[in-house]
Amino acid sequence: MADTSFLHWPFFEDRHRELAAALDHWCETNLPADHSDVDAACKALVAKLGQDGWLEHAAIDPDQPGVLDVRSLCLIRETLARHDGLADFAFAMQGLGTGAISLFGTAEQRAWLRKIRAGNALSAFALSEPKSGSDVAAMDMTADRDGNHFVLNGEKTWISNGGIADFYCVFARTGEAPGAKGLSCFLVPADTEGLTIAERLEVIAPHPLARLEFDNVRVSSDALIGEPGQGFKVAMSVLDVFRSTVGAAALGFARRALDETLERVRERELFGAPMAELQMVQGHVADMALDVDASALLVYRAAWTKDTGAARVTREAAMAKLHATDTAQAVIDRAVQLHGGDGVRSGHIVESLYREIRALRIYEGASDVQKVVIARQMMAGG
Ligand code: COS
Repeated sequence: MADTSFLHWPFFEDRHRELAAALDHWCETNLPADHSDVDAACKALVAKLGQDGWLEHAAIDPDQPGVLDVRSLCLIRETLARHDGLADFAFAMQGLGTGAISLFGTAEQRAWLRKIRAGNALSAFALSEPKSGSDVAAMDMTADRDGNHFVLNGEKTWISNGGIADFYCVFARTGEAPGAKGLSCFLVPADTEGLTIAERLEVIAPHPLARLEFDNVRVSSDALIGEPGQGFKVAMSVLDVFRSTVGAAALGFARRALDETLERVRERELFGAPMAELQMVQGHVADMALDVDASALLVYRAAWTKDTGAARVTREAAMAKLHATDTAQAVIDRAVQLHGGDGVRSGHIVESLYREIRALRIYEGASDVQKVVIARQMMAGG
């Protein structure tokens, strides 16, 4: 049983404690999913998460537009990740893929959120390109105005849910000004003419991922999410919300690694006694527990700060993501070490955590970028 004492921290309200307990129970019954066909697994997970009401936390209610509750998003990601990385992925993409609509969408665009929350549609966030990942402002993809339309040309890559999404929130250069001030965001349905899946991408922890090509993709100006030229700020505002949740997923993976390790060292004998009695093992366990608690404090500090009305949580979210993902990697590595051969055996939970965690230190802003973000915020006095 995972440690739940953190739920009594002052960051949470009773509704959060109830949510965490109910979801943990749901996970015990429904997870892990069968991962043999990741496309089918993700679609089934989204349908089930929608049917059972969990996706209502991933996007705002279009009928009563409010704000996303970041503590709920983080608790859900942490809990799902502790049980099944693919379930966390399926949930997370419903949020990241619609974050721009939840924050900046028109009433017409928000209508999509009904399907997203019910688990009847899948979404994706299309920002990265072959030549611009960390440097968003260097993107090449263009969206040229043609009367009441825009025509999109270029490529997007590393797009999670690419190939199974029903629509993409796509960032492109509209040229109001150079660099970051000349980008805009568009809602592009997957079946729009000229949009193709150029390549499916295989990674160490498999999930739906693709490179997309846009060849004269024509969308109406109603597809603009936010103001023209404000696309960079739209992207960064979405990331300010979802970066904390990446930290939460990492925290879920780390907590699972710690739980598996505690079980192992209590049961496994070494040199005539349980491993848990060896001080060198105790040193590992102490470091793992410390990393887990420090990450939880940073993740829920960022979430609470946003939920209680801060206009920007750029520094808090970057710290949460950086610390939680980097230390989860270290926690899981220790778990592998203490599991010996089992730790690297295909199919063992600790082996899968070792693969699952790695990408979180890269996507939604690599660890190195988070350091740049934190340092800039500190130097700007924020
Ligand atoms: N919220 C709102 N506005 C923001 C913002 C945020 N979090 N971050 C920056 N901005 C604003 C800035 O205030 C600035 O506007 P003003 O000139 O009006 O003040 C503008 O956006 C440009 O910001 P900046 O000069 O910092 O942009 P840079 O091009 O230097 O980029 C980094 C900064 C590297 C931090 C950014 O490109 C980044 O986060 N990269 C990682 C991207 C990423 O996460 N990719 C993964 C894709 S999703 S899997």
